[in-house]
Amino acid sequence: MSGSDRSPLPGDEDSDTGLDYYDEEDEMEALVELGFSDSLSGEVKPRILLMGLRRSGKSSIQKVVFHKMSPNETLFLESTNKICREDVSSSSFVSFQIWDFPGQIDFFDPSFDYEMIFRGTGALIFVIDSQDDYVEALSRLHLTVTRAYKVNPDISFEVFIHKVDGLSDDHKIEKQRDIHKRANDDLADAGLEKIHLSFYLTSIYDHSIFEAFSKVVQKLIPQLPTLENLLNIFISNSGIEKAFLFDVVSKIYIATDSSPVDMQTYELCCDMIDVVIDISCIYGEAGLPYDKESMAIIHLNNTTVMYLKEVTKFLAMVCFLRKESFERKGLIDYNFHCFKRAIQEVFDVRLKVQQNRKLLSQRRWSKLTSMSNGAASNPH
Ligand SMILES: Nc1nc2c(ncn2[C@@H]2O[C@H](COP(=O)(O)OP(=O)(O)O)[C@@H](O)[C@H]2O)c(=O)[nH]1
Ligand SMILES: [Mg+2]
Repeated sequence: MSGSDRSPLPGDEDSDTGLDYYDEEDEMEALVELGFSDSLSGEVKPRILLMGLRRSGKSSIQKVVFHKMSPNETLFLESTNKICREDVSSSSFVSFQIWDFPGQIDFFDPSFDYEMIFRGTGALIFVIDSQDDYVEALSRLHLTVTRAYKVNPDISFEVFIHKVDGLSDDHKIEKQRDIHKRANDDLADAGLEKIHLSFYLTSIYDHSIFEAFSKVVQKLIPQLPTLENLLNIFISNSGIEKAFLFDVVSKIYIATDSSPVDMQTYELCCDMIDVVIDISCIYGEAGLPYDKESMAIIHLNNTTVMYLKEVTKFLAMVCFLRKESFERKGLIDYNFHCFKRAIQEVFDVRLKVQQNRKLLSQRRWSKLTSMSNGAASNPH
């Protein structure tokens, strides 16, 4: 879409970030994408909606996670006036759209076609400002979730209890318990216990927002069990303790082996990716800071080794292993080579499935439009 055929947008502050806006053309595109089947669109490019009251932190989350904005800069973000849509297609696995909503969306406004929006939605993130009074936010959450569930019961509902940086640990747990209880009580009162809400404590000032987003995105990856399985096989045959598959740009981990994740390990991985990209940008040859040759080894002072290697153009594997195990680097590299090939196969299958689906929905769409054209020209 060129800039000229877009209607003028008041406060168009995001026009330079590649963000796109919801308009009629998008709606048309979305309908084609929908192909009149919810499951199809859910598979092809799931939508993640960011909703919540004004100033709860939705735009900040999007900017920090996907645009590398530093948290302090979000203080100067202007408020969002319309739905901002952004495509995140950094890898075939992490391919989705994020829709950032202005706080004051009115479900009773007839021009807001929420049915169309919810139909193609994979996850709805509702952001609650934990530093503010959250009574209004909770009633808004209830309204949003019940509306969305009616249209599409397959949406995963994610509640970000946000801005927890200002709270003590005890306070955080207490807030989470209270919000959890009240939100579920409201649903139970409406006879909707079957709606499942997941809760996360988040802040843009630490890694919690990246971790929460990782979990949201993972639920939208149908191949997740396959990826986990491949990682399990890889680590058990290579003497590795923990391995993550990272989307390098967003630092979202799209999969890990089945052992539990602790926050510190995740933070170390994020720091390692930052170091590799920064060094490469500053001292590397001109061109892309991340390519086929990208790899790094860091020896920590507790006999642990961190090993990063390129998997695809956008994905990196980050592993933790003991110093002794790293002596068999040849074996690790060979196993990694096999792992990479297996990942490529998963990608290829997914690509084929997606192409077939697209073709199918395009055929249905053209059939339907030709039928409706025929009906218009022949009223009998
Ligand atoms: N302390 C704190 N402030 C935050 C956090 N996230 C966002 N904010 C601030 O909240 C304010 C509103 O953010 P904004 O993204 O515009 O909210 P939106 O209206 O929901 O899009 C901004 O001043 C942000 O700096 C957070 O995790 N912690
Ligand atoms: Mg906003």
